[in-house]
Amino acid sequence: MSLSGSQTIYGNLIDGEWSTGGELAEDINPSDTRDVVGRSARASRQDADHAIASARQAFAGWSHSGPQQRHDLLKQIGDEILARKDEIGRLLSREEGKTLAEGVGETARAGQVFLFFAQEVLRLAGEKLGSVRPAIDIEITREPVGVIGIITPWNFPIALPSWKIAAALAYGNTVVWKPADLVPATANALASIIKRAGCPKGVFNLVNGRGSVVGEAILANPDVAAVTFTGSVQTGSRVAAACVSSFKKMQLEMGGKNPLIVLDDADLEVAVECAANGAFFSTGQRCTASSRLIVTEAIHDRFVAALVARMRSLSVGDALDPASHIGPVVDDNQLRQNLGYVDIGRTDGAKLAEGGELLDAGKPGHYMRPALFTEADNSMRIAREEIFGPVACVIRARDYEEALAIANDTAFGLSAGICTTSLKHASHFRRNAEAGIVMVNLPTAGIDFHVPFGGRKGSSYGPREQGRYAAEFYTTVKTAYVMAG
Ligand code: UN1
Repeated sequence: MSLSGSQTIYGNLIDGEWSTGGELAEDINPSDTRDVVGRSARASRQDADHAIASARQAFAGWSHSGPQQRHDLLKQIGDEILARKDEIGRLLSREEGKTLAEGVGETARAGQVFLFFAQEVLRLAGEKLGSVRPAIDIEITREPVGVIGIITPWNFPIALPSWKIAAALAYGNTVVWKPADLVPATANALASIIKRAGCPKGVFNLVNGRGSVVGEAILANPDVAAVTFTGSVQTGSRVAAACVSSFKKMQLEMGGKNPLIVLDDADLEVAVECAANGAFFSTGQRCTASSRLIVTEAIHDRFVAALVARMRSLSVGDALDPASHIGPVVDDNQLRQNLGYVDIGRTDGAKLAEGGELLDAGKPGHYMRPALFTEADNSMRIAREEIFGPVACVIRARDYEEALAIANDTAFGLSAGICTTSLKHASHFRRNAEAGIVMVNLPTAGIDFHVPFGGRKGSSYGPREQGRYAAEFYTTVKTAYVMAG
């Protein structure tokens, strides 16, 4: 590990040019806070408006580019990401704190997303219908929307931006991307690849900086036609209000409080693996994380004992150490928030069965032991609010019906899982879980890149992301009537 990366400045890519002016923010490795990964140049409001103007100007050309050009660009980006997945994955893990396996895996997923949308470019089709009036043909086609503002979180620094950027470019839109402040090195790596692949100037812009400056500029600028956002519910509702007042199209992916039901007839080993993976891997920093483990009576004690044993076998440590199963928390704010929820859980009467304390990993980093509460009630704050850390609670249920009612009793609706060997209960759950994603005998987190992703209730707003369904957000429909002859 180099302790001298602090010389690197991650700039902004605006109108095809890199610039490194402005206030510099330190990019710190959460596994070892002595390690400064680099510095990012925070853009000003003027920089953001310049990027939007450039994207607006580039739209005319890009929206009329042919499928071959778009395919070739996306294919080249995907190929380079995949070829460099180990190197980029390592950088991602160093700056974000997910384990090396998770960082490399996420990078590979980003490459696959670009290759998927490279193919989708070639498949965009319309419809031709007859009119109810004679001698008129109707053609229904999808056209690009315009400049897309892309605002992304720190927890998936490359896969998540990729599934927005690749889709935007595939369908002929131009992009202004504001990544999270905590992950500028990964953003820089992705933007460099996009530029090197020959993306025309202005078609893709990277603007680092604060939400209150760059985010606000994107929301306020009338030349931004649509905004896709992933982040907190609180920021999401600000984004929504701004988009409504200026009639921007929007797509919001926000929090989760995802239930994993474990029924008496579950395979115990499968259930424990689903719970450990869903609740604690990626340090619990996934909107798809399982944070409510809803367990029926006869398996409850065996499940808790086996899960606690599994938690004790997990090694929490430096993200770059191949022996680590779980990396650090992303930063000190998030760590304090997680520990705050551990206190809240205790105060509200849940029993802390395992973990939940700071961990000394022998170096200055944001380490905590994953926490498991038992005897929790679904009305407690730890069962209602998204924590976004390695903190889960077990809630007892009498039977499947009560478990389902508890699972659906939440303001969120992203992912919902069940562990059971009963076809009847699995099928009933698939139909009745109030969530965008249902997992049967699988962790609530960990999704494929080629199928729709999104939720219900407070988790999501607007059309789905990913797969063919992405066209709904990134295109607008035109109905053309043509008089024949
Ligand atoms: C996953 O579970 O594989 O921010 C992806 C998040 C989600 C992505 C989850 N938007 O955690």
